[in-house]
Amino acid sequence: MALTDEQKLEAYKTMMVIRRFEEKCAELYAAGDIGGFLHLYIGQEAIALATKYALRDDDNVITAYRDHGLAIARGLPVKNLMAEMLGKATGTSKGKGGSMHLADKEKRFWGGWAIVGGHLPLAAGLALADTYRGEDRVTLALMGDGATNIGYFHESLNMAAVWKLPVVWLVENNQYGMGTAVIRASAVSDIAKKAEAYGMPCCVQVDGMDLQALVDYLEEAAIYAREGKGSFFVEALTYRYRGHSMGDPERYRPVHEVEEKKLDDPISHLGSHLIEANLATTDDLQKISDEADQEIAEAVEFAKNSPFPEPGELYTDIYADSMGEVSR
Ligand SMILES: Cc1ncc(C[n+]2csc(CCOP(=O)(O)OP(=O)(O)O)c2C)c(N)n1
Ligand SMILES: [Mg+2]
Repeated sequence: MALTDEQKLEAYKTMMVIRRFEEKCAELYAAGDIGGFLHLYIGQEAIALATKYALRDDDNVITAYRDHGLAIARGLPVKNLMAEMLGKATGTSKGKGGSMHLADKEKRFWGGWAIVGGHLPLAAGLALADTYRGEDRVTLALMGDGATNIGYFHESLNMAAVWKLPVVWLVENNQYGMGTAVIRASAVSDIAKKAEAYGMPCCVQVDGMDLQALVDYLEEAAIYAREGKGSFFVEALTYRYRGHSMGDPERYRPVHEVEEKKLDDPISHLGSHLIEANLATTDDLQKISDEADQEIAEAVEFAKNSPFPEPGELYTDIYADSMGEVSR
């Protein structure tokens, strides 16, 4: 599907909101307002946006801990996301999840998981549940390159292939798992080849900085899964411009590598395209950036003015019954 002019502008705006959200989170973390771990998505924004255009709103999405950008792209309200970062009761997980556990049941955004690969069997389970119920939903499971070396990955892909589950497995290959380069950690550095072991069709090394290319491949994958043919595997080549998490001294990669990769910035790419196609002027893009700053400033104010959860909240939202209702 070729994105319409309106969608391109909308995507640019949302990518800018994600970027500004992440930059502000880095500031708030340094100031001690955000605790725990904080993994920024800067550089990977095009992937989050591609999920918006290639999937239906009622499809399932599940991911790892680098989840802020995806949550914004899936339409979770920015002010509640910021409140979650600050551990406030108005947060998307009532302030009890934090950066790595953003979730929204209504939007079928199932998180935000801290254990590498731990969410992949859950993705298979979500798809199995839909198959049982006769729903034509697709489950999109995003993961990092490092997760493809974990046992859960292989078990989940195997089950998904055996049961022809409607899952799109999407690897965000940002070249590193913490401080270890893919070529040092993975027996095959063409990660998509791992799908061959499970007889799964795949899109090999899609340009993860190119929104339109991502939409095209993800859409193909989603159609395949929705038609009941089974799972599809996509590897998107991307890069994170910041460290693995806050406080990473980044000794494992040279500064010039990061600077070179920044020339491939997905937001700049889309901005240049908008200007070349006469869809926006540089002034328009500046205005979009200012509006994003404003939206984030309002979200921070909302978050800071919100209360922390009551101590009794420690005992709620712990168990779920068989219908998925959460109770004490
Ligand atoms: C099972 C498990 N082992 C180790 C860790 C520690 N850990 C956290 S993130 C990470 C690297 C994962 O890299 P990747 O899957 O490429 O995701 P990225 O951070 O690049 O998005 C590791 C080893 C963990 N959280 N869970
Ligand atoms: Mg990685």
